[in-house]
Amino acid sequence: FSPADVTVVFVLGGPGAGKGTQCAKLVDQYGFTHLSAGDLLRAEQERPGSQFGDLIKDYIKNGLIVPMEVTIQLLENAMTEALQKTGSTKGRFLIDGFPRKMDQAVKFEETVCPAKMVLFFDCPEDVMETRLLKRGETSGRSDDNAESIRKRFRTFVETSMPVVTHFEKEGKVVKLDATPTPDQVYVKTQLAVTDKLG
Ligand code: UP5
Ligand code: MG
Repeated sequence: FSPADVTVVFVLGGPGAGKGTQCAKLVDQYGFTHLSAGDLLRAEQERPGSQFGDLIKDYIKNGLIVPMEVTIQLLENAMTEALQKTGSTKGRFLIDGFPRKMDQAVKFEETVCPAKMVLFFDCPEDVMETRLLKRGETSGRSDDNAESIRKRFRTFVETSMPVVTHFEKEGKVVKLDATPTPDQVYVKTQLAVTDKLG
């Protein structure tokens, strides 16, 4: 596909900030295709015959960023597949939980497509921790436990926040308070997206 034909929105925020929850609402209203990098990695980990299964498992449990080649390839494939399904060359994508390291940000924008805007869901760690521990009671996610959550927070602060700062300098970031209820957060999300993309 050609970058000129696709609209990409990066959706960033700490672990448990509510990225996936807000993306689901945006899909219903704006017809985006929602691609969560974490979901794609978890699916690849489960795929029989994947050469990256063990590696992904290890990185996710430790809250570390899987080498970018793997994630970018999964995203690019998913974008191509989604476009093929619609039979159109044009599409709008929410890329959720990516890029979360500077090398990924640079490489994706160079080789796949630059982002039109970045939604950044800002949430204090204590709120995110409560949400993730609660979800961990039923999610079955290997990283929804106190120890993995601590590691994810650390990676977010040290590795992923510099990406947000980078896009802020480019004027692409809309920062949203992620602490109110999902519906309240969505009101602001909606305004931001309509304002930037129409
Ligand atoms: N919830 C949501 N919004 C709420 C609200 N406003 N009020 C109250 N509760 C709210 O929400 C989390 C929980 O909170 C849910 O129970 C929800 O109901 C509730 P969710 O919408 O799932 O939040 P989200 O930000 O999507 O949290 P998630 O856990 O998915 O964030 P992570 O960024 O940690 O997870 P992700 O799947 O993106 O990545 C997992 C791992 O994959 C990473 O740690 C990393 O190891 C790896 N990864 C890479 O290596 N490279 C990548 O590029 C991406 C991921
Ligand atoms: Mg998520």
